[in-house]
Amino acid sequence: MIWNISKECMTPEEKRHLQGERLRKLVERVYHSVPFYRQKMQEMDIMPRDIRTIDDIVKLPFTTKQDLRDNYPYGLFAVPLSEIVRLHASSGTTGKPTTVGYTRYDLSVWSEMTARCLTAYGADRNDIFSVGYGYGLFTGGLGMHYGVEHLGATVIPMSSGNTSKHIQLVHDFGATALACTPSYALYIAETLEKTGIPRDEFKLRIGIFGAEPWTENMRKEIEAKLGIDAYNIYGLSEVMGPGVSYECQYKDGSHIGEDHFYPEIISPDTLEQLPYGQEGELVFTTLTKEGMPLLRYRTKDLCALDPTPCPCGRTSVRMSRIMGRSDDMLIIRGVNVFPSQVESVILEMEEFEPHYLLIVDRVNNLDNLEVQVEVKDGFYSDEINKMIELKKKIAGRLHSVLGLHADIKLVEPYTIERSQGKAQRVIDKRKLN
Ligand code: DLL
Repeated sequence: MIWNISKECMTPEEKRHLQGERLRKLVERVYHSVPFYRQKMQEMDIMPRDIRTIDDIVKLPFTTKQDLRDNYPYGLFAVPLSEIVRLHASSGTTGKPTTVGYTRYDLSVWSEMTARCLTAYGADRNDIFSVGYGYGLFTGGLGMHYGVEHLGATVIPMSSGNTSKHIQLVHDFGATALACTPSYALYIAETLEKTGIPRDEFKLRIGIFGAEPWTENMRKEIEAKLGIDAYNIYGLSEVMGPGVSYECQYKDGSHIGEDHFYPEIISPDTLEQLPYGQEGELVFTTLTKEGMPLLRYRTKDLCALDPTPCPCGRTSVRMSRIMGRSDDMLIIRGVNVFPSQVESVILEMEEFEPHYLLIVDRVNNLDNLEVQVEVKDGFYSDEINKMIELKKKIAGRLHSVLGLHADIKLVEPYTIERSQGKAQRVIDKRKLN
């Protein structure tokens, strides 16, 4: 069992002490080994000795994705390349990729963190995990892989793609756990139904889903379709990869591995730290990382933190679900829209499949939102009136949630492209023009 009681159940005082100590050492380290941070701190007139407790973190500079790009590929590394044993990279949608480098110690922390997650989901060494996250530069596949091995359970390194083969092996090998993106889980469920193999021939019981935003309604849908208990896992390559936070059996927010990652919520506008409970941008400082430590990395992910004790016994701060990224938020006719809001509405209605696409365009100088959604087999009809009624029904619900009119395009099942990794749910044509 990788239930690290000494780190997951610290008292607030113990935690503050440990975090303060680790922050002091971290700042000392980056000041002397990363010219980028030394320069930033000098510009702000801060010396390592100014950082004494964890509260002093607010004195430190932020780091952004742009800083990573500007220092591509190795500029933010704090150790010589001879100490780096693994590189990952994110392609990003624009500009240069960003690199992350791990020392052997960093990899051991990562394995422990993912193993901690799996333990929180109720898994142990008797489980067999099918990992359907992509293996490669993406951190999902290898990150989960080593966590499973660290736990002592069995890993099937499936990667993404080849869904029929995946299902066959999950069946034949008696896999008990599936790790992939929630959108790929849906695709797997759909493909599994088509195989006609009775569900009770599968031994799956746990799902480990993350790498993209998903809603509570999506959780219910996946759990019902696959007959499993679905858990959230969160992470980002810049900070580590999967395993930065994870749900426990209470599924009421994700526990952050605070002995390694110090979380803050800031206002993306003023950059001020916000109190617990308030929603804002999540920021992480990697307290123990050797290869590429980051001070106050701005994730762009929007959520809130809850410090109250959890009945599971872990005392770590929990983060709410990510409702979106500040750069994924659509502004349509002045109204803020997150794809997750649309997802929630669609999944509450029995008439629709959980597959949708948002297309935003500018028509006659006005923003226009089209929502394409698949109608379930039994509800698709040739009778125009029925379809018009259905359109009105969903348009009305969306209007009350978004405060905005959306054009609805009802499409037949299986018309919207399925995802095997992170789903692309938005096409913003305004950006293409
Ligand atoms: O997605 C790492 C990961 C792999 C996490 C597998 C979980 C499972 P990146 O490709 O760097 O790393 O993307 C990180 O994905 O900033 C969030 O916007 C989003 N994200 C990750 N997990 C979740 C989640 C991996 N559980 C970015 N819920 C992050 C919502 C998530 N968004």
